[in-house]
Amino acid sequence: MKKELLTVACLSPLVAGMVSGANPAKRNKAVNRRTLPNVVIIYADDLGYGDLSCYGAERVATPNVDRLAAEGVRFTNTHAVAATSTPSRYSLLTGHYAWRKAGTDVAAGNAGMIISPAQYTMADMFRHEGYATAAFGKWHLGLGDKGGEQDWNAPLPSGLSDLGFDYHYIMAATADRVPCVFIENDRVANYDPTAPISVSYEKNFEGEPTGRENPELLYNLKASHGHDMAIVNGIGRIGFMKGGGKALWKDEHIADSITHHAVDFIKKHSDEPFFIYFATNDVHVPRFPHERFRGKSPMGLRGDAIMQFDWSVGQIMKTLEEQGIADNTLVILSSDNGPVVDDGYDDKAEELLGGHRPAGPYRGNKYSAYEGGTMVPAIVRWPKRVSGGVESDVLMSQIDWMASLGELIGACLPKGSAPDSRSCLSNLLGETHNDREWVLELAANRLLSVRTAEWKFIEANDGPKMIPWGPKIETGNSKTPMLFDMKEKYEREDVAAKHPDVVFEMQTILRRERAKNY
Ligand code: NG6
Ligand code: CA
Repeated sequence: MKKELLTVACLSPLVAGMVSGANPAKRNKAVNRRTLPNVVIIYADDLGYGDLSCYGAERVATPNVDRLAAEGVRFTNTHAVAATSTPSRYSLLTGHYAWRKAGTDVAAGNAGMIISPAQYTMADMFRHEGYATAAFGKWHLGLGDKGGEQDWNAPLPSGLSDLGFDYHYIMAATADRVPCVFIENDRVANYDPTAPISVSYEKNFEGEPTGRENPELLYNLKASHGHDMAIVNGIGRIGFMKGGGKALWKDEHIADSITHHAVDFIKKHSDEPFFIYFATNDVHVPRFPHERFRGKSPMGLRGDAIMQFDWSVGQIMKTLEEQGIADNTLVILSSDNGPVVDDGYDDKAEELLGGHRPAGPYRGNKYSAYEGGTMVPAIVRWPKRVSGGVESDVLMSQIDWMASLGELIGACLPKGSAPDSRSCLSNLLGETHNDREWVLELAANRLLSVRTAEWKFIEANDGPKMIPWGPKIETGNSKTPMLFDMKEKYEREDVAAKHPDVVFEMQTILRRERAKNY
């Protein structure tokens, strides 16, 4: 796919003494192979700030993640761009705020590509610097050129290979959305010609049972709200689907499957720089971890899914070590949005919390404009350059990771690409502590909030106080703008009336950002 390279903005590499020459275009690829770090982004789904033992969780053990934190930098004030998946991922991979673009809300499994092939993505950036690039796991950013019209029985006419990924093994959307099959390099993996695949988000296919009409077939998990359309593996989903046969995933094998594919990729590419976007299905619903994790936490399936996530992290790290490349691999671990307890399946997550606080000390969860919506764990490990055991409360947003990683590898970005991303590389490496002037947070209802080191501002909105469709989560909606002093982590007292000057300042930030037209 053609990407127009207009004027090129070259970011100077900050890998001091590690890259040859100032001009990345002329850099000797052979030198790169030995010196540039591999970059692995481990992106959990719906994992909350309080869900890891290194962030204070006591009812679940995450030794592999804890080790990453002990050997790297553990951030305590990092925000996903949005409180749901699609806009967060869109922003992370493009450096462009999702709220600037229509059609970036939680995507259906048959959505067309949300990132346009003409956009310059994080994967393009790595590929152009000589990296092998790959994506694994949850995609949720649309596939194919037209929404709703994909032919899942043939190669998709456009997909991740048009967005800079050399290889991909992904789920089209979420585990609770059809199609319930993996896509490997634009084709359904393990395609079963005896069971052609049809997908619709509008109507069911004749003769196919649904969760609503045939609840007796939900032998693995029952829904608590929604999730009553297609039934796959004894679990109700969003959307209708027919066929799939042997290609249909078994939820209990998803973590194994994507982890093994990532491990294979690392082994095949250990002698050249690679970029991996490893986006786990854990701990999104339906939570249905492998039997070997069942009952390992006292919190039921949600806790067990956290332990399965930790296992995946351990497998990636073990492979890097076995290949002798762990020291020069920059691993970033984070989550796409805050946590949710009951997100539509009767998995007893609520009943078994036992005092566990998925969002840690923060108010609100996934979907919410309160901090719990976007406040996420973030850990960076890169032994060759980053000192271990560092804790940083620098204010950071994932929107800046594209420019930061670009600076790291001395990438040239086409003019106009990643327009909202600003490099904060030295913060990311734990070397400096320069709070971002402000961070924008996007809630599920498209409400924007502004966070500074000191304040949190939530714009006015007349929507309901609670998420209306099932999860017991406060939205942060208020008919008047709200301001909170972030010395107190939990947004308890609205002090907007006491600080009209600060409110005005925050509104000005939003007005100016919204006026930008790119
Ligand atoms: C909601 C789903 C929820 C989850 C969410 C997206 C229902 C009732 N709820 O619509 O289960 O899939 O969308 O989550 O269908 S996200 O993390 O991918 O944004
Ligand atoms: Ca998510």
